[in-house]
Amino acid sequence: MRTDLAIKMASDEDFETTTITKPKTAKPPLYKVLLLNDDYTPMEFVVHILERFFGLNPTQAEAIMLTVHTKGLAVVGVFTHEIAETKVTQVMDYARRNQHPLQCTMEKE
Ligand code: TYC
Repeated sequence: MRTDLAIKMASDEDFETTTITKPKTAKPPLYKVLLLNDDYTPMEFVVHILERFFGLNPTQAEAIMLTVHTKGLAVVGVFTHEIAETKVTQVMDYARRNQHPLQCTMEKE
């Protein structure tokens, strides 16, 4: 018969701690694309731009165009740097080719 059994108190080394962290999903910096008002570009042309390059429906495009017209500028979309840059270039080129002074810029959100 055994008589040598002993009970040992648990010490710190007997426990492992696990810190659970949320997996990191990379969040790219975002950029607002802004359309600026001017006195010469026709309203229908701006509406067309908003439909063609920003995928807005006619109602949304009209509303944003009027916001730019009355407030001086409006955010027309928020994109990654590369996409924002592409939109700005597309709008500026298209306006220039049609001889309108429309201005489109981007800024970090
Ligand atoms: N202000 C212009 C006009 O009265 C219309 C306009 C709207 C121009 C939006 C540019 O980004 C703009 N014809």
